[in-house]
Amino acid sequence: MPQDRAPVAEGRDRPRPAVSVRFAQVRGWNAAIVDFEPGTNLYGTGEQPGRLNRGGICRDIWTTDCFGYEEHMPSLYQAHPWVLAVRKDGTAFGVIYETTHRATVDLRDGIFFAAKYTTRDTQSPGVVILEGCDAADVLRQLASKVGRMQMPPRWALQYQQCRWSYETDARVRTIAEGFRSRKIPCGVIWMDIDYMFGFRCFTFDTEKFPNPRDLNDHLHAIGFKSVWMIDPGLMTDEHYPAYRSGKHGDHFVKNRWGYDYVGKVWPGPCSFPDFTRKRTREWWASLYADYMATGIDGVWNDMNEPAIFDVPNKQMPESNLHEADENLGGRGNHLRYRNIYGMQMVRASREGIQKANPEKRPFILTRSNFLGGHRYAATWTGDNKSNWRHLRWSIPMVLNMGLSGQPFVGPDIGGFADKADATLFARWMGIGALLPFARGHSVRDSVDHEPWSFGPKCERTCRLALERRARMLPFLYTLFREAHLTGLPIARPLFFADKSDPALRSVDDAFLLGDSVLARCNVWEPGAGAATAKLPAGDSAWLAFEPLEMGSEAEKGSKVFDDDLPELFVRAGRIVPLGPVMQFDGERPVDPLTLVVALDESQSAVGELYEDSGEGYGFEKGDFALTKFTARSGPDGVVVTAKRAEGVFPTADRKTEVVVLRHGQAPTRGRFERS
Ligand code: NBV
Repeated sequence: MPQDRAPVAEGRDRPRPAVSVRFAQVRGWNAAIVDFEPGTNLYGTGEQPGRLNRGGICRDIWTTDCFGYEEHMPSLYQAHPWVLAVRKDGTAFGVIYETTHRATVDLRDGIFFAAKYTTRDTQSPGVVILEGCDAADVLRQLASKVGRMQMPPRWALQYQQCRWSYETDARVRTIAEGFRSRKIPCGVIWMDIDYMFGFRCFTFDTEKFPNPRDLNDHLHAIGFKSVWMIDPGLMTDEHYPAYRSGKHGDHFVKNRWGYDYVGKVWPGPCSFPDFTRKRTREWWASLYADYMATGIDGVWNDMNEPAIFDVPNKQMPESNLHEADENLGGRGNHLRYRNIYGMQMVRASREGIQKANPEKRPFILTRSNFLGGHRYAATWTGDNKSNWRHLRWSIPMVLNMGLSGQPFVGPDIGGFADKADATLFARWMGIGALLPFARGHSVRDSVDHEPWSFGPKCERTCRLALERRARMLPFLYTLFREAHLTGLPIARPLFFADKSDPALRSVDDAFLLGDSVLARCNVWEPGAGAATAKLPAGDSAWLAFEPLEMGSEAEKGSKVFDDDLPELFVRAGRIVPLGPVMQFDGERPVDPLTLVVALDESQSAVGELYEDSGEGYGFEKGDFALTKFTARSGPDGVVVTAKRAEGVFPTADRKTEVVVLRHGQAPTRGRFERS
């Protein structure tokens, strides 16, 4: 039965959509076919393995636990019914398929969406087209439609170390000390599932982690934050308080006959909170009060597709029932609500963490999510593998998540499943240290995957990679603020820098950070190739730079170039702010501040720096500093002037040094003036 529903085209004063949408029923599924001009490149679609250009894929939109995923597997952990289309001329449009139901996105011959509904529920999902003058414009519109990332605490931008699991309190301390004694920057350590008592969420194993408060205090004292895991499944055990209160309040997902659904996960039989309603989210949020009081800084929500053991596709039946609030759509089956289960879980977790620590900004990492879920949590690209293919995918996967509205994302550095080797690990650390979410993680029973686990050469590369990140933190934090305000990704594909060059549309071994830094990466195994990505608008538009060789910091030791690290470039006409190398954020003040200036043809450059206390909400009331920099070259050399553009956060008493880059020449010094 074809449906006669016009797509909603949004964006005032935008070019008229040369896009049309047809609705149909195909093999019992509701379908929407989007017609547009040939030669258009397709991106977005959320979390999918494979290359940057998503044209030619056919994938399920259905949150799925997918350990060690490969391209032939139909879907991954997240659901993003969203495609970003960039036309030959650089104008772009986005397509939101307005459904939470199980769906398919087929980009083999245009854009085809189809959603599975039960016979009683045949309403065809709507389609929203967002027209824009370019991809960035469309992403800004997407953010104003589905929401923006909240400002994360600054500590969450640091390199973070994880493992399934650092099994005991003593092991966690040893790992943390290992970073400090080797002088490898790291600011966060993660507790995977084994810290719990019999895998019961919100409990601690009293033998392995006898005093979590004391452990957190110790970690804080040596400059680490801690993130601990919470899963959705609660063990069906009357003696377990979280389960008992959930049962008492009738908070669990029901089977088709109206009884609590029970599925097996880590602890054995479990019940699953029905996060689709407010009262259950409030109950779940309340569980965080005592838990966070142990000094936990951040929370990791895993397994929230939700994943269930020993059943087909690790999924609960589609016929299970959710008592969703009316504003979400009311009572409905799992077919309808599965895709947003993880998002509603992190929504509830965020509420609880926020309530437990109202002065702090929550940090949550989620495995499952839905379009718009970046409002609640950061994410990672799931259980990847320690091999070169997965290393290569980690760049386009992060980029496409950014093109789907989620800016705070990164891969498990080094690969989760299987074993890395020294070169793979070093290359991965080099790249991962530049991506928005930078965390090393590895599976139980694999070889150790810490930066020092693969010998001295790899350890040195890792140290340099993480010192780079530490120096770039002020720059990255400025980009996070931009993402928070506008919805623009932090890591962007190269075509953002030149929409007229078709060759840039598929580059996925290089990426931009904001619009001023470019990272060109070697993602090929030794002997197979080298970093070759073409630079947007030609080589003269970009100046090579090594953050570790900029300014007085560089004089502290020889930071010889390491060809396992990505090459970095600054765009001509831009100024990039760097801080000193610190072992962790806040180790000491950002002093000196180093401004790296890449002059353009008119011998000028501009840049900006966002600063605040890194925590809390003072920034919402003006307690931040947005400083704009302008560089000009004159008879006395290059002078950078700084102007406070917004905010009242104090930044004055520090040294600011200026480093000027010129093609083919060693960096020189410039002067700094405050206007
Ligand atoms: O909690 C253990 C793991 C975790 O380390 C990983 O990052 C998650 O993606 N978790 C999945 C459950 C087991 C996976 C086989």
